[in-house]
Amino acid sequence: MRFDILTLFPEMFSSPFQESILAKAIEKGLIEVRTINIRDFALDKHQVVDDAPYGGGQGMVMKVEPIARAIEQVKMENPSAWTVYLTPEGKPLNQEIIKELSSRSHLILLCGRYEGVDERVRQLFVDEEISIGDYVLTGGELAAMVLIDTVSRLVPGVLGSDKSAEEDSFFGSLLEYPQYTRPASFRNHEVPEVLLSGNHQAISLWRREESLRRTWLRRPELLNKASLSEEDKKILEEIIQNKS
Ligand code: 4HQ
Repeated sequence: MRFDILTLFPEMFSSPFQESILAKAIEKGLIEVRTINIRDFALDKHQVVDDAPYGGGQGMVMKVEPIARAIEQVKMENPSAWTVYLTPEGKPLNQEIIKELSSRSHLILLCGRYEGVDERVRQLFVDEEISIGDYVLTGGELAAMVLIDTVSRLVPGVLGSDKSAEEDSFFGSLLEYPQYTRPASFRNHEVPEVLLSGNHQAISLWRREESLRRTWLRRPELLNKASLSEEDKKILEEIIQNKS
């Protein structure tokens, strides 16, 4: 899978993909991440990429021509590349959207700065607008990194086993159960006994119950779209009655 990042600050992307899982995925050729400096596509001699907004007001707006030329260059190599603009006005990113994006072979990620891009960029060149949350970043770069990270881990072979990604396919529906590792006792706080029992059926049941409990306590709205078995529903009723 290929990512082309259009940005005014390509250096921001030098470290995040040089560590751990994503670095290995790049090494293996499973994903390819390129940055394109929008400024290189400005036509004037001072390489101006922004201008004051028509109608007045504060801040600057990113000009349409350099962005248009940058996107057109990528599209020349691959007309089917899919262009995403990161913006708080976009669809809220969630695991379902991430899954859909991971089925594409080539994403162009447009990172805005200042007050954002000229509206005609969105009309003419953007296929999809995505928000990583209801807060304001200084630019779309961190949002693009979140998108690349979350999409890449769904690309076959990127996660060690394939299993880790499948296990949190629960995600979007239920929160994860608590995890423990050695030591079994730390400052009088013990690991739950069932996890040391070797009884795999009991462990699975305990984990399912803890997932349901956490979801009910912290993110009850997730239970609406979760697919719950009859046993899940019984466990949940008990949790709700005991309110813990
Ligand atoms: N910005 N999700 C403003 C975001 C953002 C978000 C990116 C700041 C676009 C113009 N992007 N620029 N939240 O806050 O994606």
